[in-house]
Amino acid sequence: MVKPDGVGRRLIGECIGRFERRGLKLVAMRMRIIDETTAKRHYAEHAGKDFFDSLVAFITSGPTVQMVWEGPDAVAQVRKMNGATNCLKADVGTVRGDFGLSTQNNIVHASDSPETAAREIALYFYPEELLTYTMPDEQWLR
Ligand SMILES: Nc1nc2c(ncn2[C@@H]2O[C@H](COP(=O)(O)OP(=O)(O)OP(=O)(O)O)[C@@H](O)[C@H]2O)c(=O)[nH]1
Ligand SMILES: [Mg+2]
Repeated sequence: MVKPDGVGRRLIGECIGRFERRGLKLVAMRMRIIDETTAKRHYAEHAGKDFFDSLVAFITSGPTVQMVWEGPDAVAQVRKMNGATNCLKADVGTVRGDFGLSTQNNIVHASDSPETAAREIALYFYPEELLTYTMPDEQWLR
């Protein structure tokens, strides 16, 4: 997901371009302003932490872009490309390491396991919105 700061800083295309060029396959995409209930469900694992209210306020503060990317080890690939949570600790060459300075306002979100991905996909997409199709270059990306 591109978070409100990523959208506000005009980095949607930059993020999508990086995942696309890496060889991942985009199978679903939509844009929405996340409501408070959905935000609290999304970040339920952080409920009770001192930054929870601030995080919910941030993620609901403007448009976001939800995407589902497929590919070998897609979860690990995307998290590596996003970089460490704190942008100051994120390697240069990652989205957060190249474009961010903050821990909270870190441009992108990515699921941290296939199980989390399934839960988060269900929060934002109807099953029929996930497309099944073949890319012509898939033989080179296995
Ligand atoms: N203000 C504040 N926000 C934080 C802090 N730690 C994490 N966050 C925010 O909460 C989000 C979720 O935290 P984590 O799940 O631990 O980090 P992550 O998995 O790298 O990031 P996500 O892909 O967004 O889940 C982060 O991406 C930040 O936006 C913190 O210490 N302070
Ligand atoms: Mg996380």
